[in-house]
Amino acid sequence: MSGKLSNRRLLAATTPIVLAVLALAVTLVGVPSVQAAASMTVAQAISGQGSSGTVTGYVVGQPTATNTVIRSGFTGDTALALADSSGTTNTNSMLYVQITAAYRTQFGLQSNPSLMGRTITVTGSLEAYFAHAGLKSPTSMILGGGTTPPTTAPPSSGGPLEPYYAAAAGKTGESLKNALHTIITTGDTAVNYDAVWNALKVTDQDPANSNNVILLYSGISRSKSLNGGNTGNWNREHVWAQSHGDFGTGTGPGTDLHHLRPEDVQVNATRGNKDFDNGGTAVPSAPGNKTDSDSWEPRAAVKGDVARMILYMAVRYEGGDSFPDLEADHATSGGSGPRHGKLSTLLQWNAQDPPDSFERRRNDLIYSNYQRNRNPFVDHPEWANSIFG
Ligand SMILES: [Ca+2]
Ligand SMILES: [Ca+2]
Ligand SMILES: [Ca+2]
Repeated sequence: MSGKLSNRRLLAATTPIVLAVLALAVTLVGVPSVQAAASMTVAQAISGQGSSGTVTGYVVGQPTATNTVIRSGFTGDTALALADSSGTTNTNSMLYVQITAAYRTQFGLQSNPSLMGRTITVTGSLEAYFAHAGLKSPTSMILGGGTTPPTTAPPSSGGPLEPYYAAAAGKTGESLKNALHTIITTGDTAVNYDAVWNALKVTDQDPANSNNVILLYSGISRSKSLNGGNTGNWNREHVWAQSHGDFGTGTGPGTDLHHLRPEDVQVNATRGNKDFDNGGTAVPSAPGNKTDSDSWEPRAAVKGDVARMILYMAVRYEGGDSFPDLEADHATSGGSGPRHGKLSTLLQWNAQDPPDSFERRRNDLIYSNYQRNRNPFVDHPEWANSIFG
């Protein structure tokens, strides 16, 4: 008797908890399925002319005639061209999108040239425009792609139920690394080296001045328009030095936005291809940074950023594609091997400088607007020690 009673009491006590857990599970499962509205590729929209639908693609220019799309010096806000790759120049692979008055302020290229290379999702009538495969009379235009909302992303903190990281739940060490590799290489896309310029103007925008980007090591806020190769310009710093694996600037690790940052041309050259470690003498043009013959120590505010970028590269590139298997190691000996040091220092830096809103926003934007993949260590810095500690 008493046993039954206590069982019943136990049941009464746990039922609300069970219901709450079920409700949470339904909520978590339900949200992504609602967001997963069918979005077609540009190729599908070209072959599906005569119907209507929702298309996601990269902004590749402004159409001005049937076979002419301009990529700079935009002359109007009334049309843009979409493609399935940000590097597309062949107009046969593009969809010409009519931008009606309601959308011109946000999506016209003359007003918003930085849209080049970004993804947008458009709903409308799939019909010829400029005597070319097109989409007219849009009823919705949003920044970002397909099944993901434009500027939101999976929660940056949270438990193992996070949908994006579901396959990594409960894992540690090598099996966590393998799960994360699969997660961040499934459905990801890459930008080409030219598109990196415009992407960095978005991902590294100065929160206090939308005309500027923040330079990684020097911390300087500099005009977005000063990108280039001359003194006083900023350029595309490969935090994982290109020579460590010799992957160059073909679309792949050399264009992966998760480790590319704007930096002053001369500071970038001074860092060169050095490994990362503590120590050295101060770098006058980049306050807070130090360097010696074989290593570079970034300023305190970006030490963790640097660590998480290197560790991302080690997990993202495992040699299963045409690129080398990149790995972090404990050396600062440089060389062309696909290795980058110094792991023990990087793990310290990851702990000292946790992700802040700038780094999280950057990760969100790369995920939603460019590569459809995330840096897991920005979302879960604790995973660095689980895998590499
Ligand atoms: Ca050193
Ligand atoms: Ca930081
Ligand atoms: Ca690797």
